[in-house]
Amino acid sequence: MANEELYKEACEAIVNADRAAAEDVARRALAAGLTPGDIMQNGFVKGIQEVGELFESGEMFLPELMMAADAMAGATEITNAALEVGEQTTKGSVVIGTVQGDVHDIGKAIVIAYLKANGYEVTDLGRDVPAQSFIDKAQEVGAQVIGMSALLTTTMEEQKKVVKMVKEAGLPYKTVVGGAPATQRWADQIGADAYAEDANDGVKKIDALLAK
Ligand code: B12
Repeated sequence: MANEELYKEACEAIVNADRAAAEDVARRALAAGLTPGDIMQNGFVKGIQEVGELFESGEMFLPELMMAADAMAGATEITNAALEVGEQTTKGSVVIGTVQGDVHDIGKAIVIAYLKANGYEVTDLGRDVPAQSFIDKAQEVGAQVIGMSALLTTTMEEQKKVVKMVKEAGLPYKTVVGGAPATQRWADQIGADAYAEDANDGVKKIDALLAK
């Protein structure tokens, strides 16, 4: 089957909120030789973006949105499991979480899988994480980087809070922000060390920060 058809099927499985179909197309895409990143970016992510637009325009409601998210989670589990295990020596330690008040964690799961596949040790704080917990955990595990995901315009303020706490206490952690409402401009405004637009970019930005 042509790649384009698999992308289309993957997108449709999410829009139709069909977890079984999403898992099935994820497996078939990998078996056909597509990389996990390829089918995720060109298929599933397109689907969940379309779902977001349908929700925003009032053509889709919360229960369907939740089912689409569940289908996305199923696909993500399969593609993440197929990512190759990273280098044996660790490149660094990253503490990551979705900020307080926010339960969106699909993107974060992808970022974690990419970081691990690229040789990072990752501590996942989960979602709805209070600002202080990012700092406490980074101190506990001796992390170099704190990564924060926020998907709501209201919760992105929490990213600002964590960056401020790190700076005011003079802590050595590099801070990286991501999630749909975050931008490079936002990162500059709050004084974060980096903004990443997707998981791949996240790895590149963290590589660059630690190379400095
Ligand atoms: C799925 C989804 C949900 C699911 C989440 C399930 C889950 N377990 O995550 C559910 C149904 C629970 C949900 C709930 C809500 N949602 Co919602 N949701 C979405 C949706 C459709 C997709 C998000 C997603 O998974 N995207 C796919 C992933 C792969 O992309 P991503 O998260 O952006 O992550 C990538 C990059 O951003 C980056 N990245 C992300 N984080 C980080 C962090 C670091 C460190 C790095 C390096 C990179 C990085 O890398 C990732 C991988 O490439 C978005 C629409 C959208 N446009 O985003 C709305 C959206 C975010 N939701 C929205 C809303 C309003 C809500 C609710 C308030 C709805 C309600 N009335 O209750 C609640 C809020 C709950 C809460 N308190 O958090 C709005 C937000 C509007 C706003 N401006 O604030 C959106 C934009 C929809 C819309 N267009 O209206 N939602």
